[in-house]
Formats: sequence, C-alpha cells, structure tokens
Amino acid sequence: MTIQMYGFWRSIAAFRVRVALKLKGLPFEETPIDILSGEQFKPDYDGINAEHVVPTFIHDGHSVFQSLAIIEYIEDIKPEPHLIPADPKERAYARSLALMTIADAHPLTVPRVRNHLAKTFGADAHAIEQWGKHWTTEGLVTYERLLARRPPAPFALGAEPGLADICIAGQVVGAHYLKLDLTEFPIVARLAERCFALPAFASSHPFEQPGFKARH
Ligand SMILES: N[C@@H](CCC(=O)N[C@@H](CS)C(=O)NCC(=O)O)C(=O)O
Repeated sequence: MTIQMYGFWRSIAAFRVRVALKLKGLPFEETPIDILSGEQFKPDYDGINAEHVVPTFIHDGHSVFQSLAIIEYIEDIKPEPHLIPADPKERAYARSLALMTIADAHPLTVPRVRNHLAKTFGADAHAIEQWGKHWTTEGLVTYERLLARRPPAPFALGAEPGLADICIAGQVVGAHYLKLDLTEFPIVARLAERCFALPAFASSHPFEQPGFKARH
C-alpha cells in the first residue's frame, strides 16, 4: 500500500493525520503545500483538493480530505491499534471531543480567516494575534471543562491514545504557536504532556517538521 499526504508543517489538521498514521505504524510520504503563500489556491493543487486546504490523503491513488474523515478511513484500512472505540457511546464521545476542535475551535484560526480579517476589516498583525489567542484559549477552556467532568485515565478515553487525544493535542499545538501559558488548563496540559512523550506525537509536532526547521 502506498500512502501520500499533502500537508504543511504549520497545519494542525495535517498534524492530526500525521499522528494517526504514526500510531498505526503506516509509512507515508508528505508533500508540502505552502498554505501561507497561497499554494493551496494554485491550479495544480485545485486538481487534488477542491476545498483548497490541507491535508489531502492519497491511498493507492484514492483521495480523501478532511482530517476526521481521513483518520476514520485509516482506522478502516488498518484497525489495529484502535484509535476510535467500537462501543457506540464511547465512539460518539471520542468524535464529540474531536469535533470540538475540528469543527468549532480550530476553523476560527486558519489562514483564510486571518487573511479575511486583514483584507476586509483592516486587522493588523496584533489584532489578528489577539483573535487567535482568544479562540485558541476558548478551545482550551472548553477542553478543560470537558476533561474535568470525565478525567483522562490516563488518555481521554482510557488506557491508549486515540482520536480524541490527537485532536486535543492539536489544540495545544495552537497554544504553542501563540506561546499561551497552559497553567490555567492543568488537565489539558497533563494530557498533552502524556501525548507528546510518545514518539508518534512528538515527531509529528509542527516544530519538528523539515519545513519549520528550514525557516527557523
Ligand atoms: N476541517 C479541516 C480543516 C482543513 C483546514 O482548514 N486546513 C488548513 C490548515 S490547518 C488550511 O489548509 N488552510 C488553508 C487556508 O485557510 O487558506 C480538516 O480537519 O481537515
């Protein structure tokens, strides 16, 4: 089986897929699409992903987009180790935790939103940073509240890391970009620490990607 992913070092959605592939032990090649310079809108990439976002996942020539759909697809083609529980109630809880960032918190901070704030409303770099900090913090506050009601044991759904942990760790990556202090979110911070102690998470972190290292 061949797996190719179009991603970008800074993409939190690509981070989620990278971690899932590594937890599954599936080798893949990553092709960078520079979403900061607008490569996602170029005709070549339009042919690959009509939504003009990363990641795009290609498995034996079959293309899948949207990180949640990709992770569920990966779970289907390689069930072990499970990232999504089989029990319907647990499965729904894992997806709910995942969607809190995928559907609600993360979309507010992506480049197309930041660019629109600048172009249409004249927001400067400081205002855009404050916007990012506000919505990233809101996501962390929500995860802290959720995890306080069902404490990680030691991962969000139990003994092994899975979909929910991947997504919560992605929200924490957003906090790393903005240098947010996690002291006020101790349960989230402990869970993220546990995740990033694992090579699959640590080596997937944006700051560990060749594209980041080449720039800094
Ligand atoms: N919900 C999508 C998010 C996709 C997305 O917005 N990706 C960002 C990077 S994390 C992107 O490519 N943004 C391009 C832009 O905003 O122009 C997923 O989880 O895959």
